[in-house]
Amino acid sequence: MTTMLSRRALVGSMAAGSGLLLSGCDALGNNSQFREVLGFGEDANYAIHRTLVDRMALAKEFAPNQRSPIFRANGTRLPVGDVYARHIATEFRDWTLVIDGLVARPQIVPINQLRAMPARQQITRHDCVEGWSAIAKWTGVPVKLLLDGAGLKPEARFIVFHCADANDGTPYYESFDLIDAFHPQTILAWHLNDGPLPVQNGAPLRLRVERQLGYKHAKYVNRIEAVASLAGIYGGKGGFWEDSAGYEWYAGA
Ligand SMILES: Nc1nc2c(c(=O)[nH]1)N[C@H]1C(S)=C(S)[C@@H](COP(=O)(O)O)O[C@H]1N2
Ligand SMILES: [Mo]
Repeated sequence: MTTMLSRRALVGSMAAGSGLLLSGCDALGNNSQFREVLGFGEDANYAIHRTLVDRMALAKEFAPNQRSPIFRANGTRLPVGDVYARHIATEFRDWTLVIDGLVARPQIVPINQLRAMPARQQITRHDCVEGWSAIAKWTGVPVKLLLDGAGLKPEARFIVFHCADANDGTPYYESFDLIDAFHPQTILAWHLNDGPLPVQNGAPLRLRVERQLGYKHAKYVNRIEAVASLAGIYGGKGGFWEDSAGYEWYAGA
């Protein structure tokens, strides 16, 4: 390791090294090499602890009557192609979520099985960089449960969400470090305002990652991949807009 470590790699290794338990920070902070890399010296425990606490904080949640009258759609409103058209025709009965990459137990999970898992509901505000916001209620399975079920390998640093739509032939995707992937409000949602997720909003499965901006909330998700590096994934910058327009990879609040 060198002091050239990027913030992205650093946060990735913090999450993995600590097992996301704050108590794990002590062990990490006591590692002299890690302390040297950070340049924090004796303050390392405190600095790492504070960063993790900040990153795990919840996004604001709202009351049901604060919801926006409509939740508009942006980006892809209808994925192109026969495969997705067939899924619409069969009401997404045969949709599956692949969980693979650096996991101990790769799996293909049918949508019905996801819907039967413990779900989280949250009323949050979505902020699009194009200048609009809307408040809505989302219901879905915490991504943490899926990753725990598949068992991340120790080399895993990032989680990539692959989508069923493409822009000019380039598939949409997004990625996160383990802190955001395991965040309690990071869910794969199938309900919007208590009804089935509409096609324009990412049916049948879309990500909510409430501490980040709109473009990070991948719609039409059909695969979750655990990787050690983002370098080999499409343009290598960690997401569709990151690759194509230089958007920030970390779009956190
Ligand atoms: N697969 C996919 N996910 C996507 C997009 C997209 O075009 N394709 N657009 C992003 C952008 S810029 C925003 S603001 C939100 C919009 O979500 P909505 O259509 O439910 O409003 O989805 C994000 N996720
Ligand atoms: Mo957006």
